[in-house]
Amino acid sequence: MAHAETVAASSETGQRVEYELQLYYWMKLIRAFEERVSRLHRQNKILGGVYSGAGQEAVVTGVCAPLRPGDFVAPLHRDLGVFLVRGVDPGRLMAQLMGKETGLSRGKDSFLHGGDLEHHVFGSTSMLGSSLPVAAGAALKFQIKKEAQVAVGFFGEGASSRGDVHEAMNFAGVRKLPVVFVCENNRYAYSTPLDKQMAIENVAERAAAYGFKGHVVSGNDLLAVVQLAEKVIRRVREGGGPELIECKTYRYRGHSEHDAALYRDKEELLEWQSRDPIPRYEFYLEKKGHDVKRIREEIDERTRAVLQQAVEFAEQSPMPAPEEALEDLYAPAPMNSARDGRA
Ligand SMILES: Cc1ncc(C[n+]2csc(CCOP(=O)(O)OP(=O)(O)O)c2C)c(N)n1
Repeated sequence: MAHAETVAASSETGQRVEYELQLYYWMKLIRAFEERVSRLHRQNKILGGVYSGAGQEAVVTGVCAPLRPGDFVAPLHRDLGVFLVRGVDPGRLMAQLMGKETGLSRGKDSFLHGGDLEHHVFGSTSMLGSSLPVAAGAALKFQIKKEAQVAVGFFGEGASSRGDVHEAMNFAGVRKLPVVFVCENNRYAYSTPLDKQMAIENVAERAAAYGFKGHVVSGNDLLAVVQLAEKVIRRVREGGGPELIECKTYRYRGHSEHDAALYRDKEELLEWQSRDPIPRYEFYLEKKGHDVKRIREEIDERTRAVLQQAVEFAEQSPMPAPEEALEDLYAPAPMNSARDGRA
C-alpha cells in the first residue's frame, strides 16, 4: 500500500504500519461477511443456524492476528472471523455455510461444526465449553513434543459456568500448558443476562484459582486487545504457562438469527453501538496520520469484491452427491495398527 509507506516514513517500520492496516481490513471484512450472511439467511440460502458475531470483531481479530500458522485455535459458534483471520478462503467458508460440496466439511455440516485443520482451526461441537479441553489437549501435545506453538480456546461467559471449562483450565494450570483462554463476555448467554450467570464481576478472576494470570480488556478496543494478546501469546509460547483474557463486548444481533433479542432494551444496544470497534480504530488510524476516508473507501471496495466472489463461488458450487455421505467420517486407520495387534 503506497499510503502505508508514506506514514511509515515518519517513525514506525513499514511492516508495523502494514500490520495495523491489515487489522483494520480484517475487522471490516468480518463485519461485511457477517452482514452478508444474515441477509443470505433471510433469503433462505444458509444451511443451519447463523450466530452473528457483529460487534465482536475486535476480539477475534486482536487475538488471532499475533498467532503463527501452526498455532491451534478452537473458536466458539460466534467466531466466523477466526476462519477469515486464519486465512481460510472466504469462498470455501461461504460454501460451508450453504452446505455445498466445496465447503470445509464438503457439505456434511453447517457452519457450527465445520473446522479447518489445514489452518489449525478446530470445528466445535454443540456442547458449550467442550472445545476448551480440546484446546488444552492440543497444548499438551505441543508441550510433550517440545513444539513452540500455542493453543487458543475461545468461550462465552455462559460457557464459563460449565464444568468442562473449569476442568480444562485446572488441567492447563497444573501442567503449565501453552494455552490462552479467551472469554468473549458479551453479557448474554442466549437470553440469560450476566447477573443471572455469575456472582462475580469478571470471568478473569477465576484464573487465580487455577494458578495463572487473568486479564480484563475492552473487547471493543482492537488496539487494547491486540497489544495484550501479543504480550500474552509471547509469554505462553515461551513456556510461562496458560493465561486467560476476558474481553468485555456485546453482540448486536440476537443469539441467532431466529432470536429477536426482546430481552434487552434498545438503549443498551445503542450504548454499545456507540462504542463500536470499527470507528474507534479508525480514530486511532486517523490520529496516526492516515487518510482514513481514502483507506475506508479502498477497503470497502476490496471487501465488496471478496464477498461477491465468495457468494458466487458458493452459489455455483454443487450440493454434495448422496453417495459421498459416508466418506470422510473416520480418520484412516494407522498403518501399523494391524501389525502390533491393536486393530
Ligand atoms: C451445554 C450446553 N448448554 C446449553 C446449550 C444451548 N446454548 C447454545 S449457545 C448458548 C448461549 C451461549 O452463551 P455464551 O457461552 O455466553 O456464548 P455467546 O452465545 O453469548 O457468544 C446456549 C445456552 C448448549 N449448546 N450446550
